[in-house]
Parts: sequence; structure tokens; C-alpha cells
Amino acid sequence: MDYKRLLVTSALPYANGAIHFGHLAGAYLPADMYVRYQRLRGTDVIYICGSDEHGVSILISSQKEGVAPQEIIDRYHGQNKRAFDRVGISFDNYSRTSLPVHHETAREWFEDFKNKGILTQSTEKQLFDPEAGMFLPDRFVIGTCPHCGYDRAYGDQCENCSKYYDQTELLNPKSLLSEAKPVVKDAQHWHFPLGEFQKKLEEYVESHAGDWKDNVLQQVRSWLKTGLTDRPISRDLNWGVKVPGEEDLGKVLYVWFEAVLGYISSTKEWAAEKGEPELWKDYWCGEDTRYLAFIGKDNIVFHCLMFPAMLMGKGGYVLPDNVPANEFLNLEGKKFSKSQGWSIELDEFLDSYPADPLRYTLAMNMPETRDSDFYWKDFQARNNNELADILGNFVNRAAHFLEKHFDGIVPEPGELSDDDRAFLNGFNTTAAEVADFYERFRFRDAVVATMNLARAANKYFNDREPWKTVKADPQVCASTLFCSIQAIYALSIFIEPVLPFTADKLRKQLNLGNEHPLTWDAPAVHRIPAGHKLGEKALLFEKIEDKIIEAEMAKLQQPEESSTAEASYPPLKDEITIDDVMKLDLRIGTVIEAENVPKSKKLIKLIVDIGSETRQIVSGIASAYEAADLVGKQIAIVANLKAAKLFGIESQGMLLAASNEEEGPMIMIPQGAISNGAIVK
Ligand code: B3M
Ligand code: ZN
Repeated sequence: MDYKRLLVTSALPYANGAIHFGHLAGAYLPADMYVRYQRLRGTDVIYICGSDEHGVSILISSQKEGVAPQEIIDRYHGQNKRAFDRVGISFDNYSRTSLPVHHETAREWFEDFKNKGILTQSTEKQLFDPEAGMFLPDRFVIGTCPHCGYDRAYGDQCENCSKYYDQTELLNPKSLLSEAKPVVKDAQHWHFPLGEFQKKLEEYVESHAGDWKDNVLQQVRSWLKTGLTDRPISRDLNWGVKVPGEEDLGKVLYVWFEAVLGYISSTKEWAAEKGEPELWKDYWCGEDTRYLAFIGKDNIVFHCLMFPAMLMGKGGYVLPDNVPANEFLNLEGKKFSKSQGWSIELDEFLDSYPADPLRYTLAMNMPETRDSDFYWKDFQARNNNELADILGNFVNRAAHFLEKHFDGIVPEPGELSDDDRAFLNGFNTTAAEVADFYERFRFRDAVVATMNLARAANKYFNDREPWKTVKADPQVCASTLFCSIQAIYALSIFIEPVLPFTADKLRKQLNLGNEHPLTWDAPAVHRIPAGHKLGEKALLFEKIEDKIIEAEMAKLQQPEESSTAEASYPPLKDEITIDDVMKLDLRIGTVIEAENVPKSKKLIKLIVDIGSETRQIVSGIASAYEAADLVGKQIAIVANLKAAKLFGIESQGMLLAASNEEEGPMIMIPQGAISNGAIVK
């Protein structure tokens, strides 16, 4: 698409918690890399974001902590804004939806829809808490999912099966406000007729079939296939943007209806602060604007259907040209969960480590097409073996050599050899390749291609052996150093989107002024001239020792005290094939002896007859079973598991049991008698 200016937004994080690595890898780092790349290209681009400060999630936090919602949003808005800044997310504006400019904008949009007759009003059944005396927002009611039977399902969507439903469909509903059983009552609400936009949205989505990511297209198409229906856009709450004309009725706009408009109000704030209050219109209403909305996968429907329909209904606004949604990032194989202590807070992390190695690690593991993980060990390896040993090493060697043999001054090169020229030409290739990856939102590939230049530079330096030519052929040595310095210059530009702090250090180290352009295409044409004196050497990356990483991992294993309250299960593991299942040899056996392991509160030692032989198995089930009660019971075991020692006692297999933090373990027992050795499959 040809365009004159670029508008980039990232999802507005709720101001009720600290942003963590998952958020960063999902919606902020990719957008920031993209925007930084575009700035280097000279594109007219603005990057807009802010805190989402309304909605029930804020109220829940305020209720949990027993403080006013305002206190919650003030705390987390400040904290998140600072954390984003520290990790180098380069917003042009980071606003907040509690500002008057946002309330005015949202109310104006609502009134415009109302005046145009787009909105409908209807009465619907809603759960009412007779004790608290109020209608219950979806997140304030819990019950059994009508689809899968999960018994801690919220009023709008089941966390277990992901299905959406109406809160009145919940079985055995319970108010989270008072524990009371809610009653069904009539409530009046405004609706946005999403269904009427079905056709236009289908055309819109299909016009992007060639350029939207598969995960996004698939989700949106399946929504369209199911058929879009009207969406209620008002809520009975006392926190949010008041519905115009109903200020006294305790009605506010549904948070999603107004939060997406936060992008626009944030842009208005940006323009006003620039002293050009009308400038926001160029970005939102100019036909030659390209709009990109970066989000995580849970926000797809709002950005690909709801918001576009609202923009269509308002008229004269640009629609998202792309919505490059990422999947989720997990932590060491498990979902991030602050309440379970399975999380790393960005702010805290940045107190101990610089931002760039984190940005690099997250970019290399970006959940672009499927969920991915942050592993501490991987972070260490990326920092030590890639950033320090490849990029840092090359820069150090070249700068050190230059200092030692050329007083830190770029030498006049001799006649360049084919190798030298090929090396310099390689910068063009890198520039083109990396650019292409960014344009296609392939961030990991972009970073790999960038680092390949650092790899090539190391190899070049090795192959040219300047430590030999410095005596044998000074002209050749001068050429090698001349080219190496050009490579540092090129790297300082190409790494900027992913390693902005390091890029800054490199520019300082190279002692670059404005005469050496900071643009994407510069390394292909511009050279740091002979005679230029370099600045002071910088330490680019510090290696991280094993014991530091081990300590970090140990911290993760100790959940906060409050953790058990909200037992939740890790996400399902990756799909496997029947062949994988067949590798397990599961057998039925009878317990013929059982005794507690001395000095252990948890372990019981069992002797199990599995037909062909007996096995000794040590199992952590003593909290739930008396050893004596187990004798004679049939159980299932993994029979081909390599033997291991537990508490110094050999265990030749593993017993199958179900458990979570509060319940169990519960041994898996066959429903009827079956002979020992029978295969479980
Ligand atoms: N605050 C939801 C979320 O953080 C929501 C995004 C709003 S984007 C307009 O996942
Ligand atoms: Zn369910």
C-alpha cells in the first residue's frame, strides 16, 4: 500500500497490574521495533498508546485491595509508563483513558451513533445481586459453564473452553460481590448493531486476505462465519465513561467500546501537546494514512471487527490496514500468573539487567505464529553467546585494534580487495533483507538477519588477520580496519530497532555527529572517513553467570503465599501423535506391600505386582493415603520409565495420580478387576 504517513498503535494495557514479558513480546516490542525501523526509513510515523483505566478488571483490583479505583489506576499507569520507558518502548504518546479528552471523545462518538440512529436500545435479562442491590457485571458473577461444566466460569466467557455465552446461561451462578445467588431482572441497554456491518466487514477482511497473518484471518473468519450479532455497549457500573443523557442512572459505556477510542483521544492529546491540535486528524482521517494496530491474540475480534465497524459507522476514518496479532508468551513452559508467583515483573527485572538483552531474547522467541516461552537459561545464552560473543566481541576487537595500532583514528585504506568490497557490499544486502522482514512483520527473522552481519564481521576480521598484516602489509591492515569501522557504523543502525540502547552506545563510541546520517540506507552509501577519531570504548554486554540465573529460577519456584486461592491449570501441552503415546508403556499392577518412607512426610514405598515381575515404586501420595489402605489395590503405572532415586530409594516406575494444589493426589484405579500386566491405552 502506498501511503504518506503511518499510524501505529499498541493495545492499551489495563492499569490494574504491572506489564510483564508476555505483554511486551505480544504487542509492544514488535510495534516498537517496527516503528523504530520506519523512523530510520524516514517515514512520517507516530506510535500511540496509553493506559486502559476503566472496566470491571480495575474494579475487581480495587475491591481486592480495598482501595479506590483511582488509586489503582494512578499507581499502575505511572508504573507501566515508566517500565515501558526503561525498556525502550518509544511511544510518541502514552495517554490514559481517565483524561477528559478521552471521556469527551467517547461520549461524542456515542452521541453521533445515537443521533444517526445506529444504536438500538433494548431491555434484556441480567443477573441482579439482591444483597448488593446492583446488576452484576460479567466478571462479578461466577458459575458453571453451560458448555463444558467448568465450575469457575465467569459471566461472559469460560476460561476453560473459551466459549462465550450470556451471563444468564451460567448454571448455579454466584455473585462475587456478596456470595448471594443472583436473580434475573430486566435491564435497559444500548446496543451497537455489529450484525448490520457483517457484509462490509467481510469485504474489509477479505480485502486483506493476502497480507494479514494466518492466526488473525482464521479467528476473524470463524467469527464472521458464526454470524455477527448486536453488542450491548452500556453497563451498570459507577466507574467509566458516563453514558450521555444517563449520567444519573449509573450507566457507563462498555469498556471495549470506549477503550478502542482511546487510540484516537491519545492522538488528540499528542497533537495538542505539540501545539497543533488539529494534527491528529491527518493520522486518523487522512486517506493516505496507513494504520497498523499491534495487539495480542485475545484482542483480535475487537480490533478486526468491532473497532472497524465503529470507524465505518462514524465515517471518514481510516481502518486498520493490518492487525499483526501475536500469540502468547509463556514463562518456562507455564502461563504467566502473578497470583501464583509465576511471573517476572519488568521493573524488577530492569533493576538487575539492561533492557537490550531482554529485547533481543524476546524478539528471538517472539510468539509470532504460535505460543512461545521465555526461559532464563535461554536469556543467559542469548546474552552471553550471541550478544557478547558475537556482536560485542567484534566491536571490541576492532575498536581495540584500532586504538592500539592506529591511535583510535580511522586509517586511509589501501586499495580494497575483492573480499573488502564484498564485505562492504554485504551491508546493502543486510539492509534489504532486514527491511523486507520488518515490512512483513517477521521480527525474529529480521533480528537473525541483523545478527548475521555481526557474524560476517567477526569472520571477516578473522579471515583478514590484521594482527599479521599490521607488520607484513600495513596497507592491507589499514583496509581491514577501515572496513571494520564501517561495519560497526552499519551495525549501529541495523540493530537500532531491537537494541536501541546498544545502538546509542555504538554511535557514541564511533563519535558520530550529524554529518553521519542515522538512516536505514546510509551504510550503503556513507562512509566514516579516514582521519575520523573514535570516542571512548563502551562495554556493550556483560556476561551473566550461572549462579545468577540459578537464583532467578529458584525465585520462580517459590510462589507467593496467596497463590493457592486461585488454582488454575497450565495451558495444554503441544499436540503429540499416536506414536508419541505408544512410547509410554502403561500397565496395571496390584500393590502387594506399602510402607511410609522414614523421615519423609510425602513418600510411600510400594511393591507392585505387574504380572511379569514386581516393581518397587516410590510415590508422593502420603498426604492423601494410609500406606496400609493401599495394599491389594490395583493401580496404573508407567512401566518403562528409567529408574530413579527418591530420598535415596530406587523407584522403578511411576504411579498415575491426578492432583492440583488443593486436591489430591488421587490414584487412578481401574473400574473393575483386570489381571496384572494389562496394558493401559
Ligand atoms: N485493555 C485488554 C487487554 O489488556 C484491553 C486492551 C484494550 S485495547 C483498546 O488485554
Ligand atoms: Zn466451558
